Amino acid sequence: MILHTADLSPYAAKVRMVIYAKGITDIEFDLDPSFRKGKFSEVSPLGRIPALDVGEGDIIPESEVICEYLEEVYPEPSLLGVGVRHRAEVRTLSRIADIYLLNNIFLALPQINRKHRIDAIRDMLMVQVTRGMGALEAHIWPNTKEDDFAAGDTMTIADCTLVPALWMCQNTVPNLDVPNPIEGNDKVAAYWAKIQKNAIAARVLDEMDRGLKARLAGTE
Ligand SMILES: N[C@@H](CCC(=O)N[C@@H](CS)C(=O)NCC(=O)O)C(=O)O
Repeated sequence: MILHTADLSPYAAKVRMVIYAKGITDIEFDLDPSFRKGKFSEVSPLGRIPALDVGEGDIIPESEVICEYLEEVYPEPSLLGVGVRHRAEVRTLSRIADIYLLNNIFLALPQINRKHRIDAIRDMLMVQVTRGMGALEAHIWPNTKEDDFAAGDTMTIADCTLVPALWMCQNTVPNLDVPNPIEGNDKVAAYWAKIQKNAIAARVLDEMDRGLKARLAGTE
């Protein structure tokens, strides 16, 4: 299998974190930057990364779908949670990160350019990010131990979505001249401080830092 990916993409980072957490070693990474040139739709009709080639150009798009596919193909260790209620909570956390944080941040990114910024668009999207962060603060589990994760004491798909999403909150949102939305959300802030020390999370965060450096240097 081949994963079409890029260091900086938070959606691709989520899939890589699942791969690392599961210890999967037989997926090759393709870092071809053609998705940024609008040519990736020749590989995947959605034209977006991540995309998983499961053989001879048979493509699975969408990070959430790829993660569920990997969960079924490589069931151990499970990243879904234990029992139906816990699994629902894990999926809720993952969807908050994906839909209410990442999607709105992505739509706001063109507003980073102050010269072309439309404040009303930036503000509308940031209201949604703030609402999403408030919901995350309510749903994320309390963090009282060193080894706590977003939904208990083992890593789940919630962590794999949240880690890249919170990196985006910290590293891109302030460029819109609004505060980092993590600030003031104490449970999320405590989680974020702790999870960055986890080796699997740190690996993905290093890749995202490397991707940002390359983007800023124009060497991608
Ligand atoms: N909902 C998709 C979002 C994927 C996405 O937007 N990827 C970005 C990179 S982070 C992309 O490929 N953008 C290229 C484009 O929009 O043409 C997922 O979860 O995989």
